[in-house]
Amino acid sequence: MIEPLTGKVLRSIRGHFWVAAGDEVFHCLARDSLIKASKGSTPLTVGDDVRFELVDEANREGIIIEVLPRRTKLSRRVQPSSSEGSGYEDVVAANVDQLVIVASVRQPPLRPGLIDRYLVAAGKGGLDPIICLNKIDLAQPREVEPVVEIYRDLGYPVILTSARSGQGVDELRHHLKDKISVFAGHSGVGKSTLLKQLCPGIEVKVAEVNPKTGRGRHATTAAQLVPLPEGGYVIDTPGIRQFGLWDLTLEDVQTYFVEIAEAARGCRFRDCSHTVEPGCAVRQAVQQGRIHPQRLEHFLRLREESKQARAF
Ligand SMILES: Nc1nc2c(ncn2[C@@H]2O[C@H](COP(=O)(O)OP(=O)(O)OP(=O)(O)O)[C@@H](O)[C@H]2O)c(=O)[nH]1
Ligand SMILES: [Mg+2]
Ligand SMILES: [Zn+2]
Repeated sequence: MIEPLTGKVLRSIRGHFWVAAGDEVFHCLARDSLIKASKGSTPLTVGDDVRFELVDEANREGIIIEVLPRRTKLSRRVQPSSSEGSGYEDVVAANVDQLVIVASVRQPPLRPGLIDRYLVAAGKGGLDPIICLNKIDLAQPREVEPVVEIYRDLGYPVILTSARSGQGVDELRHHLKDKISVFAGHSGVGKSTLLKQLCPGIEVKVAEVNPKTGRGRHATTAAQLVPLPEGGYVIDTPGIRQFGLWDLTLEDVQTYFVEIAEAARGCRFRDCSHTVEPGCAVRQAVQQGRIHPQRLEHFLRLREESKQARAF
C-alpha cells in the first residue's frame, strides 16, 4: 500500500479537484465522509492542503481522504433560497496570506462599501488586506485621491493600477512575491486582466463590461490558484454581485473598523451606539475630520446586519 500524498487544491469544480503535489497535478475526487462531515460549509476549497491516495498512478488520479486544518480562510455568506435560515458559508479560498481587494475607479464604479466589507472579512479570516484600485487610466487622479487617503490613513496598502497600460503592476507584483494572495471584487473590475499582466502567457478569460449597465459579465466562473513567475501564488476568483459576511457578530464589526474601535474607547458610555449619545468620541472624531463619515456609515450598516443575522 502506497503512503498517502500531500498536496494543495488548485481548482475545484463540481466535486472534482486538481491537486498539486511536487511538480505534478492530480485529478481527485473526495471521500464521501469528508463531504458529510462539513455540515453545509465548503468541505474542500482552493488553497486547501489535503492528503490523498493514488487510485491510478499512470493517469494521476486520486481520492482525497483528509483536509488539513485551515490556517486562514476567506468566507462569504450565500443567501438561503427561501426566506428561512441564515444561508450557508462558502469558503472562497483557504490558507491564503493576503486578500487583494480589487476595485475599479470606473466601469464598474467604485463602491467603498464593498471595500469595507472585505476589510472585515479579511480580519475575521486572518488575511492581510491590500487595496488595489484598478482602471486608473479611466479616472483623474483627484477623483481617486480621497479614497486612497481614507485607506492609507488607516494603514492599509493601497495600490493604483491600470491593467491596461501596466501602470502600478510592478508595485502590485512586489507585494505578491512569495505570498499566497486571493483577488476578490466585483465582476469586471479587472482581476483576471491583472493576473494576465502578472503572468505573461497565461490563458484566462476576460470579458468587456456591459456598456449599458456598467456591470461585468462574470467571465471567471471558478476560483483557481496560479503560481507567479517570481514566487508566490495568486487565486483569481469569480466576481461577486454582493458580498455577504458569514457569521458576522457585533464584536467583528467593533473590532475590524479599527479607527472606530480606537475612538470608541473615549465615548462616555461603554455601550455607546455612536448615534445619539452625549459624549460620543466617535462622532466627535467624525466632526473633526479624523474619521471619514462614510466609514461610520458603513460601520452602522454592518452593525445592523450583524444584529439581523443573530435573529435567525
Ligand atoms: N481601461 C481599462 N480596462 C481594463 C483594465 N483592467 C481590465 N480592464 C477591462 O475590463 C474588462 C473586465 O476585465 P476582467 O479582467 O475580465 O475583470 P474580472 O474582474 O476578472 O471580472 P470577472 O471575472 O467577471 O469577475 C475587460 O474588458 C478588460 O479589458 C484597466 O486597468 N483599464
Ligand atoms: Mg475574472
Ligand atoms: Zn460613541
